[in-house]
Amino acid sequence: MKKIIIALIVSLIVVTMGLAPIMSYAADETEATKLVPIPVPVPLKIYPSDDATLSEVCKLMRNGTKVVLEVKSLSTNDNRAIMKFRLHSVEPVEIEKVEAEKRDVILHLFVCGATNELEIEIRPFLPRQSWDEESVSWYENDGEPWEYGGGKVSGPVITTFTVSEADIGKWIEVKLTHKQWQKLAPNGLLGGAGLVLKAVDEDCQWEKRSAKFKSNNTSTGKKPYITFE
Ligand SMILES: [Ca+2]
Ligand SMILES: [Ca+2]
Repeated sequence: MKKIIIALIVSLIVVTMGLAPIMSYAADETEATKLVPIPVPVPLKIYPSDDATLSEVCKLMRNGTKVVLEVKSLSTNDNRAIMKFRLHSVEPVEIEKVEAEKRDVILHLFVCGATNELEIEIRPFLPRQSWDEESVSWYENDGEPWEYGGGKVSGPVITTFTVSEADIGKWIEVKLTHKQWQKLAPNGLLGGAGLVLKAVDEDCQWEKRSAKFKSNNTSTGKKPYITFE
């Protein structure tokens, strides 16, 4: 009996010693969490308030509520995609908003179609009129012809990127450095006019070159968005 009691005491000591480091570690962890809370950054992920495809061949067609955006190069049948981000309307991130103006922007696009390799350029889309996705077309906005006609873009090329068939079903990221995307201000990205994605070489004569992206109207969680780094 004595032996059994001694054995029990010994095993109790061994178990307690074994657990001791774990317990104190756990206590330290709790303590550390209490004393130095780890800040959780507010993700600044902004979806386009408006986006649409402008169709050269159907100049009056309003495509802004379709689930797909298309950039295409084909003779008289080019397509351009326009998007607008209302950065200043994002309320829950007041501090990050200010910070965002000093950071690079990453445009995230989900590729849902591609025919032949297409090089795409991003430019500011700065028509004098304001526009919204429900009433915009290649030729006009809300019944008013574009001042320049044809959704024409005159701003500088911000950056270019290439989409090919290998990108179908994947997210692609296009980085606009702080310097580049500031060219869109004050009436561009920040002011809400927007940007346009168009083929570098429009009017392709021999073969269709096209890239399709999910739009802000998709319900699949694959909407385009921008983030900041
Ligand atoms: Ca849209
Ligand atoms: Ca054309």
